[in-house]
Amino acid sequence: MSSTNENQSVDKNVINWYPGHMAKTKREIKEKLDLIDIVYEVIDARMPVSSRIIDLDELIKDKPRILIFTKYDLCDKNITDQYISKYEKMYPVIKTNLKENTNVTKLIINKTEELLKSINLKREQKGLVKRSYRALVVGVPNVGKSTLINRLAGKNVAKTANIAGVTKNLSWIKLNKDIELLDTPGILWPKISDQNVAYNLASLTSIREDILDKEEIASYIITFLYQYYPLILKEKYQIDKLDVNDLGETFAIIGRKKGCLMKGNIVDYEKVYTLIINDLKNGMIGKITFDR
Ligand SMILES: Nc1nc2c(ncn2[C@@H]2O[C@H](COP(=O)(O)OP(=O)(O)OP(=O)(O)O)[C@@H](O)[C@H]2O)c(=O)[nH]1
Ligand SMILES: [Mg+2]
Repeated sequence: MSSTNENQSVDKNVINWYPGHMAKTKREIKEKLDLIDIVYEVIDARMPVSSRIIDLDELIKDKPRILIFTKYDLCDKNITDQYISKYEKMYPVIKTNLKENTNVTKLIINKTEELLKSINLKREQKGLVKRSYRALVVGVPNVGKSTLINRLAGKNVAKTANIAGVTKNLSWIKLNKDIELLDTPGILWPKISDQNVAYNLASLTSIREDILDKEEIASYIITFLYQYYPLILKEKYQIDKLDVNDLGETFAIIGRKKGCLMKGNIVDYEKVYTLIINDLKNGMIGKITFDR
């Protein structure tokens, strides 16, 4: 194992992935809940289970909800669609690739208006003017909440990047005269008791990278690929067999093939781990879904 402090590895029940601002975000969401008409729960299509906030029901009570699956372009549709079919029995679901200009804006706005039209009907009956709807955008870090908001707004109003923890504060964004959005920082929960969930979140960059043990994450990714996507492993890294109990040789092969070497042609393992993590993060590994 590498030199990372063991308290910081994902398989310990230590809460390094739960920094102070997440507790604060939850508190602030609770405070603003009365203002919220609808919740857009943003989910990474590659982790249809692991990227759902475990205590969201408790947080948002019975507010109407739309599930928005981002990064659909990067997922294994065969697997993700099975989850989506289940979720569709409970909530409206919209799946999207936010990198492309699809009709997601229209779908979301139409669905929102359909779910909330009674609000303005009631106001009309009371002789009140129409008011705009207010939507809360929530999800774990790095799922694409701010990208979604930019897509809905039709311009870059929220900062985005492929690392966890970009959005730091709650902020209201006026979409049009009918809808206002509340962007929020990504939240997790204090204890991730299911190890696979923790590793999935870590592998797909929803847990801040600097607190993780890279060797552990790279090992998880390679072992996962070997189990579920052996063809991808072979095509991407020319690995078709590995010893799951000792990945040293596998990392060495990848390091030599990909040129992750130090002086004297010695494999630089840290570079190998980073390469694997970045390949996945940058969508270079292919279409995969981590939950089973
Ligand atoms: N390929 C692909 N990338 C996406 C999609 N949606 C978002 N991304 C990328 O995912 C990364 C994270 O997006 P953000 O919008 O910053 O995520 P966030 O949920 O606001 O993250 P935090 O504010 O850190 O919680 C960015 O690099 C986006 O370009 C998608 O549908 N497909
Ligand atoms: Mg954000």
